[in-house]
Amino acid sequence: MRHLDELDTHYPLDPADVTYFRENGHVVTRALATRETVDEVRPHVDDATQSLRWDRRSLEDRDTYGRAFVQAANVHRHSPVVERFALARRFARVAAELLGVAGVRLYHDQALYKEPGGGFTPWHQDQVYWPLDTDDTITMWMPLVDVPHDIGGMVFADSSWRHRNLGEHVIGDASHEYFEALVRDRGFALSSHGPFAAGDATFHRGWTLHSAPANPTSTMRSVLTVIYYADGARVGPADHPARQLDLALWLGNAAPGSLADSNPLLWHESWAATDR
Ligand SMILES: O=C(O)CCC(=O)C(=O)O
Repeated sequence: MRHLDELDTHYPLDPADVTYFRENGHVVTRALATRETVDEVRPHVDDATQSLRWDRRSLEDRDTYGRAFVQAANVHRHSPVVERFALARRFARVAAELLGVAGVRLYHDQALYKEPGGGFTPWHQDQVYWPLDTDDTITMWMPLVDVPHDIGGMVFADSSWRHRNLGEHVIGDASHEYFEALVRDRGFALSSHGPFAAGDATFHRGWTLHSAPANPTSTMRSVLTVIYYADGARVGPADHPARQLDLALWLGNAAPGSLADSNPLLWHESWAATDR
């Protein structure tokens, strides 16, 4: 596992990318992990995904959301190798520096494997699900395989995060229809950063409106995502069924208003001196 040592090293962000992220609410970081590291880790994430996936129906038997990807959460708990990778300081520091916050905590990680013939990912905003009293939330989306143009990455509505909650829509056919019309009517510019090499990553804010195309190829689009929130954030109201579920799943049913400090701190600026 010699390549994994790079996960303790610092990835210097280009200041232009930070500026771009702060305006648009998304950005790409190339070669955030090297191909060698990803090649070592991918079989372990594959195992974790197959063992922890929560929907085991065949592709044809699933709804639009289910056809978008095989989904497995907190794969870092599956093995020390996946834990080392998913909770890497290198990735968390990029998340903190993009947001401009002192530290970030793990909300949860998630493998999103879009199968050969898998469907599109409907338009949605992630933060609708999260009972967190902060807008400083961010997701890293890292392909573990090369993702060619035919599959592509997510499509982001530029600067949409500034509007915060654009409608209480959880991901599905209704969110897709609603947000597709909204994107058209409000004239949001759209950006995508593909194709990708394994180990490239995009980062997007919790309120950034996004979707992703289907997978028309015969290869699996294996992606690991890690969701972070600013250290010091408080638990928000669980005033939607999706947020009630998330409160139980990822925040231990903590009381709204209390510090959301039960999840691990993955990077803090006071650690910078010990980053290699
Ligand atoms: O991987 C996808 O198709 C969508 C991922 C996504 O929506 C997310 O990471 O927030």
